Amino acid sequence: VLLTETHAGVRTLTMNRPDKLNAANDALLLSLTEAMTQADADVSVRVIVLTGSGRGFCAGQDLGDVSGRNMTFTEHLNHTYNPLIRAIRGCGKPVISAVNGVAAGAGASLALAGDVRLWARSAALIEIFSNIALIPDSGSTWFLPRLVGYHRAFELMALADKVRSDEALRLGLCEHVFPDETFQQEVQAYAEALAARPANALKLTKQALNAAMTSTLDAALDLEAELQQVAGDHWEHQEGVTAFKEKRAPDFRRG
Ligand code: LHQ
Repeated sequence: VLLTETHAGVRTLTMNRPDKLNAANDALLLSLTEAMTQADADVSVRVIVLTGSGRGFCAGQDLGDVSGRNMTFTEHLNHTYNPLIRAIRGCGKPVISAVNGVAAGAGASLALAGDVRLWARSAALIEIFSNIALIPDSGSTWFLPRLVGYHRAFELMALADKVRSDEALRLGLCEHVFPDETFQQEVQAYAEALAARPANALKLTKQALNAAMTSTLDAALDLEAELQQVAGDHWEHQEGVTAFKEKRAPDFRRG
């Protein structure tokens, strides 16, 4: 259900149920969470890419896999989706959502959960939950209004409109759109460029931004002052300053 590959410090996790547009079953969700935690702990990994095989990114919950289950909706979310979203947001390394195709339902939440969102031209996002009279979950109610505001989020959720890549770029649901034909190479090149950046500083940046999403300016200033000390005490900072003075590119991959 999940393919794992590592190249040049970039760990790519590929959801692999292409016949169902990578609709998520428990096995996929639990192994994704496990893989995310492992990648976070693995010193050889600097960037994590989450993508899908075939023409879909992730079509959300596998609707063939829910009937007859002996868990409530609440239990199911707390057992599978929520730990995954927490693992992505809590991961100390940048996570790239590489949205190669349609992202629907909880798949849309996964497309929004990454630190960087790269889309293929033919990708699309659908907050499709209301088609089956459910509410957006797996973090969609938190991510989407922060990106597009309450009202557009409500409309996208209520009407389950399909957001195509040009509009996604305009709305701020993704950072870059690449041609389908070269998508994988573009994602790998982007990820490798990110992998060359200072890992400790990026980890602290992610921590500070995550906290700031729900904090006051006063609290953000306090946390910045605290974490800047951690960054400043790290060898990466010395390397950056030395490289600047020596008029050379810093090497943040050593150490
Ligand atoms: C699928 C699915 C799918 C199974 C495509 N399941 N097979 C959390 C907790 C607990 C319960 C419930 O939910 C949640 C969170 C959620 O994620 S709720 C939202 C669940 N997802 C959906 O409702 C999306 C259902 N899929 C669709 O509406 C369409 O497939 C989309 C719009 C995503 C793509 O449409 P098309 O490009 O036209 O592809 P398709 O519909 O032909 O799908 C291709 C195949 O994939 C097809 O199988 P088949 O054997 O006919 O070729 C679909 O049945 C299968 N598939 N999504 N979620």
